[in-house]
Amino acid sequence: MVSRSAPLAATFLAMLLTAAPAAAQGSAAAQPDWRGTGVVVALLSPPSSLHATRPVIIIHHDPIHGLMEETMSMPFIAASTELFQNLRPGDRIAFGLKDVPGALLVVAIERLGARR
Ligand SMILES: [Cu+2]
Repeated sequence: MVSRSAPLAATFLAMLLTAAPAAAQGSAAAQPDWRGTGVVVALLSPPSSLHATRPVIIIHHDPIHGLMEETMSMPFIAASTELFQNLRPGDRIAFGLKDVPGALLVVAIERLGARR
C-alpha cells in the first residue's frame, strides 16, 4: 500500500483538476451527480496516507460515462466512514458521486451480488 500511495495520490489530484470543469452543475444535495460501478481496492479511515481527516475509498471503477471513460483504480473521498460498514476489499459495488468544490465525493455505496 505504501509504495502505491504516491502514484495514486498524484492520479487523484490530476483527476480532480480535470474532472471538475466537465462535471454537471447543481442538483439536490442528496442526489449523486454521477453513478459508477467497480470493485473495492482499499478502505482507508482517517488519518491515512491519502488524507489526514477524511475517509478515502480506492475503487477500481468501470467507465463512468460523461466523467471518466476509462477503467482505473483511483481514490475518492467518502462522505462518511459509515459508508464503509459491511464492505471489504474485493467487493463489487455501485456508488454515487457528488461533485463538490475540490473533490468528487462518494455519497452512497451499495454492495452488489454475493461475496466470493
Ligand atoms: Cu477514475
